[in-house]
Amino acid sequence: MSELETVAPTIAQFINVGERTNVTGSAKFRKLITAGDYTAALAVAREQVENGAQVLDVNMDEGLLDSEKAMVEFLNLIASEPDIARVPLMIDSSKWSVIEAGLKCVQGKSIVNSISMKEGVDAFIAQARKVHAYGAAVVVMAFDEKGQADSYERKIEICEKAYKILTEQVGFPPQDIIFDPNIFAVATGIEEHSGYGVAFIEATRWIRKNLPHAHVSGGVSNLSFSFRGNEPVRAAMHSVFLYHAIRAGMDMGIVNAGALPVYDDLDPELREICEDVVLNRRDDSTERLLAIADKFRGQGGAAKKEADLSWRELPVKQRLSHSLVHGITQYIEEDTEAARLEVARPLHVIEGPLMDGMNVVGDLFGSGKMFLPQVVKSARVMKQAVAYLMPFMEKEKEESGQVHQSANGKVLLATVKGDVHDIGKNIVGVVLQCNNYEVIDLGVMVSAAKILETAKTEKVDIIGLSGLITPSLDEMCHVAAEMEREGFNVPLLIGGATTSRVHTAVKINPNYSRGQTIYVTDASRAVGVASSLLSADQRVAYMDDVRKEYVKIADAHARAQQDKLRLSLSAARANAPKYDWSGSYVPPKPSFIGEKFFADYPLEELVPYIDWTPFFQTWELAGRFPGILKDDVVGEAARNLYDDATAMLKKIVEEKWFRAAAVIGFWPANAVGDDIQLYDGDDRSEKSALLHTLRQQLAKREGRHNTALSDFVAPKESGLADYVGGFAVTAGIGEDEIADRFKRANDDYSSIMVKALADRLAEALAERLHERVRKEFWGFGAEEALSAEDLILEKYRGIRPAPGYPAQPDHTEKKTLFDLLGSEEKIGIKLTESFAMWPGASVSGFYFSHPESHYFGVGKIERDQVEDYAARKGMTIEEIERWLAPILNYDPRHITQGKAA
Ligand code: B12
Repeated sequence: MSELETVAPTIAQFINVGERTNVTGSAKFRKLITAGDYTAALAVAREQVENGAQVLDVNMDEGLLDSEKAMVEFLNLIASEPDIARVPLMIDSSKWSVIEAGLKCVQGKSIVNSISMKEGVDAFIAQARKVHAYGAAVVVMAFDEKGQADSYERKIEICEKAYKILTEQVGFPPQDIIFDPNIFAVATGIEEHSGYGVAFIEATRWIRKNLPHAHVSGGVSNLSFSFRGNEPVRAAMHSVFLYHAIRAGMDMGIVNAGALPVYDDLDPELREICEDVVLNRRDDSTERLLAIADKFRGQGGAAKKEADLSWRELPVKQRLSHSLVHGITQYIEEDTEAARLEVARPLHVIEGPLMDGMNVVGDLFGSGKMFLPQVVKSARVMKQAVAYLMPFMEKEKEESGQVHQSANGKVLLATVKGDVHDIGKNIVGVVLQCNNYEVIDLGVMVSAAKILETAKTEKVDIIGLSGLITPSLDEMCHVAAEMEREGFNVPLLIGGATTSRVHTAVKINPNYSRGQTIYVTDASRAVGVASSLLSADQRVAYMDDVRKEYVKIADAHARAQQDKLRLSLSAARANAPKYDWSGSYVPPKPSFIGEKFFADYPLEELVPYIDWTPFFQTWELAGRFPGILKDDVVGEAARNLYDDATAMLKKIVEEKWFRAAAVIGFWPANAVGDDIQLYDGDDRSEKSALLHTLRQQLAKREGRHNTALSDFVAPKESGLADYVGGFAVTAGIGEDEIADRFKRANDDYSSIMVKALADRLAEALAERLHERVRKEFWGFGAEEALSAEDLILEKYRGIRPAPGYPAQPDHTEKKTLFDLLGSEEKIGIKLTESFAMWPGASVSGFYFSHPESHYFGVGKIERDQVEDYAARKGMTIEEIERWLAPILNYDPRHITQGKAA
């Protein structure tokens, strides 16, 4: 948790805990768990993550449940879903046995919720020791034998005592302590309650100042309990409370972020009265809030803003600041020129009004009042202003021979060899530039040698690596080892969709002991990390904290591995799902065998198939589409972004900015064990290719099976004629040229936008073709009539798993697929050495038609399966271990060492 403490918390860094996976707090979740519907319960967890939860609180404390078993089953399910497993889990229970059962099965850092001195100091110490042994962080309630702390004095007294015990007697790392000093209801009509808000806020301030590195959390909804039924007033109270509590140091909490209005947007009257209540500023504040509360019932609580051009009358400095904050490029050259005429040197415009304006943007972003798309738009304004000044500066340089260096530091960014994705990296680059870092972006597919050579010649302060697919993780380990070998000591930042803190701590960090490797979750955090690393005061302490934390994570990971034995491969096979292959089910026959190409797929046909939710995620706006457009917090930013996106999409389609192409194929197939044999013709005499699938080895509950994709295909011995399909699609032919054109025009916003839209179109093409396959080309879904939303919810028969996705984590299977489809020769999609596809906006996968076929996660596998799989694929165990490194349930290094010993 060390990332938290280096920066003064702001809303952007505030960690939001999702609490819908708590049976005591959510009736819906309780019903699902008691009914044993874990698939739907998992969907609740996924929705939380999609809606922006950064930690998931899981609680199974329900009298009718075997809570331990439920906790283990649910956490294991989460572990096999990479989308969900990437957020830390908060194991919440009043029973230690449940917490311990949970701790045994989580990977990476978790948080125990909670312990306290309610039953005395000895019990507290005993529990803390156990939590510490698992390497978890802990929530400590301000609660002792006398009861829950309500006053400022009691809160700080208990927290201080707990802190001393934890750090001095138990040896608990202070950065892993999260205090919950109790948020109680205010405005209840009872006088003693009026000070509860201030008591929490001031206790928070005291804790952050006096108990180094500890965090502060709380459940915010308690505060407004007396206004139940009036959501706008409750939300306004929460917004005001958080505004002050976060500034005092609260850096974590259970908040319904989707329903939180921005402090500045609140109706001024409501804001002031809520502030009186929360800060206990007037004796009559509760009455005043009651008096106006009804006026806001059913409204958003926000004041209306009119757009006008009166800002054009302001002095030039403020006009520049306005343009930057609002992302307006229209007047930027005119205003930059006006500013230039007012100062002695063109550089002074940058260092003066432009940087001042960007600092305003940085502050607003940091405090949660601006969102990523708006910041990227501001960067576009800044870049265009700088570009305008460039010729003047060049001229001055020629005349005077001066060179100027004013950046906060130099950061080299690269997507590693074999990987083609750069949206995330580009966003990080823009955000760093906005904060006055000089960024050297080497692009995609960059070899370790090139990264290190450039780092040396450019004397960079930080190297940042990005990657989207799992093979890139291995390449990152390689870059780190090369940095060690070549004597580097600059910090190494790691980011991108498949990277994680655990992988960084366990696999990358040990390769680079001369410098420090640091995992960074997203662009917003990159600036805080970079500034801590380059700050003379903070650098040493920060790196020390990260180093200690990574040692703990690595230890916890090693311990967790020992506890998680899976089924043997033969036991897993014995528990495979048994479908009826006796002949009553007849596998459907596709309308053709072989491949079919679509060289130029009409883009307009794809637009209705776009799933917009991931598009907003790309821009760090959490929430489901279309609800996100009406969201109280991010709604306005989301609407503006959506308007820009649909306007660009219209042009992409009308002006054919890039080309979409696809190939699909169907082949006779039968399962042979966990493999799928494909044949050349329907007489099945000539074998053409062998597909390999992996089987789940997690121990399952009674009635649940250990699935492999081959289970969905009729086994050879059944004598049934079954088929498997495959596809490769791209919507990105020409995308890079257009994105580069925008970049050269200093328009990163449009450059990122065009790539994000190409990705959406690629997914839409995969979705559209799958529909046509079901209805037309394979035909088993001819009667299907589903809306676009139902398609996104996958309410159809059959699946299209992609190599790399949880049901088939082996990217190397793409080679067989591509050979079968002729993707490279026919439609120009190439595979890199890490099996990424080029162009980036591409998707490939297999089609299965069986009515019971479904998506699942293979999860972690044991060495027996790796040996078997290597033999089936004709590869060495080491090769397979390298490609499947993220899903191994053991550490191959230990096995090799064990053998050697
Ligand atoms: C959208 C998406 C796509 C898009 C492309 C995404 C893109 N251009 O980046 C499309 C539809 C094309 C796609 C295709 C594929 N995808 Co995909 N995709 C996703 C998805 C849903 C979101 C990724 C995304 O765009 N996030 C938004 C961006 C902005 O985030 P980001 O890249 O992570 O970057 C942020 C941070 O990570 C950080 N960061 C990033 N880099 C750096 C660097 C530094 C130095 C720092 C400090 C920070 C930092 O800051 C960024 C901004 O906040 C993820 C699932 C998920 N929820 O992550 C799967 C996912 C990444 N895809 C996956 C896979 C497997 C694939 C395919 C291989 C599937 C296939 N067989 O077709 C292909 C590969 C495409 C190819 N060309 O090779 C897997 C990867 C896991 C794995 N086993 O390898 C994932 C995790 C899905 C899953 N659950 O399994 N995908």
